[in-house]
Amino acid sequence: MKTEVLIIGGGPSGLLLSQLLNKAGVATVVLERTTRERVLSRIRAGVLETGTVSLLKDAGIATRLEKEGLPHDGCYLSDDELMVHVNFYELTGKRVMVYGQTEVTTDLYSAQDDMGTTIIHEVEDVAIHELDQKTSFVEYTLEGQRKRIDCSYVVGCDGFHGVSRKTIPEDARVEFERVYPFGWLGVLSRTPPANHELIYANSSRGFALCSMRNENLSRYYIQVPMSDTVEQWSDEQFWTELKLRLPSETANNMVTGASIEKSIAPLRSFVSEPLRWGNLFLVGDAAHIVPPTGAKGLNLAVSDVYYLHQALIAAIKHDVQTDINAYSEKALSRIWKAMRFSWQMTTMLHQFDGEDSFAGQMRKASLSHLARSETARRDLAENYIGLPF
Ligand code: RFL
Ligand code: PHB
Repeated sequence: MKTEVLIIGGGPSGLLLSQLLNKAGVATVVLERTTRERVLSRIRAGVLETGTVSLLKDAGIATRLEKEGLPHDGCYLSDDELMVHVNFYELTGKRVMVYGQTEVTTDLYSAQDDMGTTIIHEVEDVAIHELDQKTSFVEYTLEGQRKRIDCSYVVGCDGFHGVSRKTIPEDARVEFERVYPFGWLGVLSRTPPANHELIYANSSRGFALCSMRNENLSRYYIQVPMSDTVEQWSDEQFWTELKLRLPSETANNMVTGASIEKSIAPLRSFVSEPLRWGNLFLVGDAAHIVPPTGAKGLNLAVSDVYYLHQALIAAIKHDVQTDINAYSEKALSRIWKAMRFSWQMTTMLHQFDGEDSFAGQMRKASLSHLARSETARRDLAENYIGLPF
């Protein structure tokens, strides 16, 4: 088999890139390790930046998003009883959209079906070859048989644990990493959200987040030690701990119910440079991870796709190499800024094991500064709604 662009990974990055390339008449094949059902069962991000929404519209997959997505003008940050409102719309003229990653991926799969693109599921042992030649090839195993696809470009959209990044020789890449000493315990429940906008809460008991998917589906998180397991947290224990971390008015009015999903995610900041090695390009979690505190993971993957789809179209359709040569540098410049914002939000809102008493005072001072300074709120808003592509 032969194609122009071979995409490894059928998550949001891989599918969106495939969608945009096929729309422009560039042929792709997507190789995905698991089933479609499994990809769609992962509950992850919930907030889309303005630029992400625009690109999804350009890709022709925003009909349901425009109908069912919840536009949010702002969010709250709390510190025990203090509630600080950051009004994105007043401060920047822009809003974010609350619409789950699962829904984005569902819409992408259905658009890909309509276009009749090739997505091969349950592939094993993907191996990438001859990245320094004019034509590269990718091998994989499907139902016990080894297969081969020749291509001009390979794009690694296979997430943090994928094979693409590791194909780049160790001495040709530099990794930057910070692993945080805690995780997020997340619960999804069929209950009305605790608040009309998201609440990011700092408290003497640690971080909590109140988010949502729709008017009767809520998503909550609390900071927990990475040594905790999901089994250790009954629903009742979760609700009790969550309420203790929220301002009392919110906690008292909150509707709780049975959890329909419960999981613990680790928090890490990670960047691997460069994003290009010969004919291979890295996109999304394959190249970088942010802690979810700034809601940047999925949005960063989308901005990588934005830069790369234009660059690949220029190279393939018009034989112009300038943009693919600039991809790594251009994408990394935006990635590092989102890294900084996610790290700053994480530091401002989480308790670190063994920290000194000074650290807690710094968090309190940051939040009280936000409460009184419009400049500080504008800076947060500008980053939260998303830096321009
Ligand atoms: P994904 O979504 O990880 O998709 C990668 C796809 O590649 C497949 N794959 C392979 N396919 C073929 N061969 C291989 N060798 C392969 N190895 C892997 C995988 O099966 C998968 O389908 O990466 P992508 O597309 O770059 O998208 C990035 C986003 O998913 C990610 O940034 C966010 O979900 C991050 N993230 C969150 N971001 C937020 O903004 N808010 C959140 O609340 C939030 N929660 C999360 C998260 C990421 C998590 N991870 C990675 C474990 C919670 C979790 C648990
Ligand atoms: C979510 O709704 O899952 C969510 C929202 C905002 C974040 C992280 C996760 O910063």
